[in-house]
Amino acid sequence: MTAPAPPTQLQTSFILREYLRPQMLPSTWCPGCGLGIILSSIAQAVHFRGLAKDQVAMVSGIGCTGRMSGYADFNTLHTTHGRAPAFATGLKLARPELTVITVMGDGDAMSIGGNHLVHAMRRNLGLVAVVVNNSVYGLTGGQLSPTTPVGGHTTTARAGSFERPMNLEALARAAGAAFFARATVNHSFGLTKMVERALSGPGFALVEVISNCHVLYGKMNETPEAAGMMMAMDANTVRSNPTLQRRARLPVRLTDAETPAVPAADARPLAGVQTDTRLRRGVIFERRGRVDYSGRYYAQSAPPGDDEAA
Ligand SMILES: Cc1ncc(C[n+]2csc(CCOP(=O)(O)OP(=O)(O)O)c2C)c(N)n1
Ligand code: SF4
Ligand SMILES: [Mg+2]
Repeated sequence: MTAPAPPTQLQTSFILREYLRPQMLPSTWCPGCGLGIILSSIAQAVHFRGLAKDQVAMVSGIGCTGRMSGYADFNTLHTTHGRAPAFATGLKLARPELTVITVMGDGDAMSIGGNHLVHAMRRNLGLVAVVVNNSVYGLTGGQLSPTTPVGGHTTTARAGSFERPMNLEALARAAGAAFFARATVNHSFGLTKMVERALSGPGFALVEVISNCHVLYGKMNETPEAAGMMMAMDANTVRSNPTLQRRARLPVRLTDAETPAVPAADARPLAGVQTDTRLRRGVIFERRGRVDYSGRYYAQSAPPGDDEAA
């Protein structure tokens, strides 16, 4: 009997373990945590962009998310809490030929590191940032984060948060980032595509990923199992639509209507569910005009009022 033909297709396909450090596994992440999906999507995006592992540097801060740089087999830096964008900026200036990807948690990026993130976006250097928004401080035990939804219960907001969560999309627009996309761990193919898009252009590209921390956040908000929390997230996901895709190619004008206050009566505690904009999937905006020596871009002008029409 002749031997079956070698699986040539498989050899050219994506194999996750080639992007991992076996000596660092198993990971410390809880079973079912969305972080595994995110690591896999980043690796796939690098693979399908045709980048060699040595051409890529992953820079992380501190947190469950921050641990990703220990497991990924790129050039890696596990830095200090909130400072990943600053380390990444230095690395990019010293080694501009590298593709530099920062990974941060919501607390890492928007609490202690908010200042660094804003200025990295303002400089608009060619960095890719993946911000894992699980609505909570995971590593330190489930405290309130800047993205905890109104009504969400945490170990430091037992009765439910009453603060309006930060809107990373609005922050990215205001600071001057070139690209912003939002994805969820429920749609890993879409997430991979968004990271690929982020890797493909000049300027600062930010991908916010809505992820599940069922062990801490879910447990306090009626979804203690990974699958249950992901299903609840999915039920509240607004699928990307042609209008959104059209808008993505245009510069976007900010309006107050985009960041409405959330009336307490409408508050729902699951990650990202209280406003449509927080969970819309896909590219939210992309401003890939000419980039000058200082990293500033010149976007093409949009027809007046286009934003309101959409
Ligand atoms: C300077 C400093 N302050 C505080 C901490 C404690 N700390 C470690 S991780 C973390 C928050 C992690 O939350 P997030 O960034 O959302 O990441 P996650 O664990 O949810 O992925 C905090 C406050 C620290 N390590 N260093
Ligand atoms: S504590 Fe939450 S974010 Fe951290 S590994 Fe566990 S499920 Fe994931
Ligand atoms: Mg977090």
